[in-house]
Amino acid sequence: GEVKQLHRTAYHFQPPQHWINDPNGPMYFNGLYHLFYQYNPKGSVWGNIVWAHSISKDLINWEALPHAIFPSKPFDVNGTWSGSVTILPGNRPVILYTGLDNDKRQIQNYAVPANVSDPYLREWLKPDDNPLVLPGSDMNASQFRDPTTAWWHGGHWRMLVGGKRKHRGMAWLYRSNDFKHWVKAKHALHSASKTGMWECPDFFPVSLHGKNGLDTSKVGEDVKHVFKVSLDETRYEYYTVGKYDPEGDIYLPDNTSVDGRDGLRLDYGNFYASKTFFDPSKNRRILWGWANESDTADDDTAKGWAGIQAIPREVWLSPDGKQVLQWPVAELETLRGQKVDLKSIQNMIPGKLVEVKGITAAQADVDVTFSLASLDKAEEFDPNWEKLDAESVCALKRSHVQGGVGPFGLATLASQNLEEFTPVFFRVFKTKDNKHKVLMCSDAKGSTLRPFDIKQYRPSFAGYVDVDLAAEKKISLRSLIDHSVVESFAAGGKTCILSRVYPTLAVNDAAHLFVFNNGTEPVSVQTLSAWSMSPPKLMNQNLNF
Ligand code: DQQ
Repeated sequence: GEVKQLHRTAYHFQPPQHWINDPNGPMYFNGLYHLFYQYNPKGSVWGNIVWAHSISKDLINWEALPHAIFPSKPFDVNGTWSGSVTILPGNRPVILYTGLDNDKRQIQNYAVPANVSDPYLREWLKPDDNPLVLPGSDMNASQFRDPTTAWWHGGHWRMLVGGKRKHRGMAWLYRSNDFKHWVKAKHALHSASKTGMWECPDFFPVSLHGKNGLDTSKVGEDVKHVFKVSLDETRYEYYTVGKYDPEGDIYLPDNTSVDGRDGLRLDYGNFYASKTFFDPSKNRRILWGWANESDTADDDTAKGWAGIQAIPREVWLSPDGKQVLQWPVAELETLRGQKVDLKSIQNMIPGKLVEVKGITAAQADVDVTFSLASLDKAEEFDPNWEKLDAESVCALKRSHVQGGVGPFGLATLASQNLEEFTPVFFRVFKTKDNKHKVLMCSDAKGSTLRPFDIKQYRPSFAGYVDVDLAAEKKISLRSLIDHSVVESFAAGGKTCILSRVYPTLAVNDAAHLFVFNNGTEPVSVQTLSAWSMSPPKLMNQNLNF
């Protein structure tokens, strides 16, 4: 019914019904993109997990295919969990995935296309010589999963499997010369104390020069590597940038990035179990991530679905080499329809709101650049906040709290009189040593009039943006707004935040979009373009659901 569908997304990837989680085995193969994902064919909570399968020519319009992998063999009868694709020489794709066997041990299996000349690779076989890898007797067999795409160097394939030893997160390393016989390396590729189970590790090279993506096996002087994990205990991801030596299989994070809770995040919001792949057709690396619901399981049962995939993002190394940058794939722009431009709004004073009219504000893409004359009025950064994460600082300094430089930004999914809205905004602080800290927030606290239920999740998501605003005097923000998701990219993709929200008034045509300033320093909108977004074409949606 209509009410049920109120918060369904229009252009984010989601099947017609039921639960989804991690993106699995994304790849480009013979002209098509394949996305597999963890899916419950029987309901809108996690369980009965299969690998659902969809294909696309452009990462935007999708055709659903029959489930590729589902429990059927002794080596996966209790689960077909996350994994990756590697394309072997001779253009032969292989899936590595985690099966839960008869004893519920987590083991690593492989699957191959039943017919590699089927352009859609509809059917996948799980040969009887599975599993490929069993947990060692000294390893925790219920914490051993999510094999990565393998890479090739010096006569051996390597892959990682996530795990944990005591409370240490582990990226176990395995080697093979034939992709069949895998041997655990003496040393894990990487591990970190007090981080708990490492789910969905991802390890990939990035070029030191420019945006081009690299094949997963690329090594050399002109590349760095990115190592990402999903922390089961905190449900967030972090990554490090570092140097990988393929001879010794040693990965050393740079001293500008750290492991653990202070680590860099691909996204400071609701984004998990992410995975990249190399797209040789456009020489880019693409990142997919899962955005869980933040309402309750009862809400999900009532709506009949749960979970979306974030918009696929191109990912590359920032010119300073310290972090990655991310940007929605260019193909998303094919969905842009009606466009409005706000030309230069000068000097918005505190409390100023300007509505962006003429687009479908519940289903939009908006790109804005703010400029400021000076940072002199920036608020002091309380030294005690050094101990807090960005999210806690945002929770203390929400958008209604007037500041010096900022808060300024977008009020998305807003009801006409702002009873509900999800602000995405910046606030600039001055630290004791006269530096500036730029905080980006995506605050779900006031996003809905629904009474707060302890099982819901309405965080004031936030991250810092590594920009020299004193020199640049401007900052950009792009937000992809899609009914129950606001996915935002600051400063060209330096800091990204995805929020899930469930407005009651700000729905469909009753949703509004505003720009605002609530700081004493006047802020100008240099440029603002916003587009109504059309829904993509989805085929065969009911084939196997
Ligand atoms: N989801 C999968 C696991 C993975 C977790 C199970 C991460 O393989 O560790 O659905 O969300």
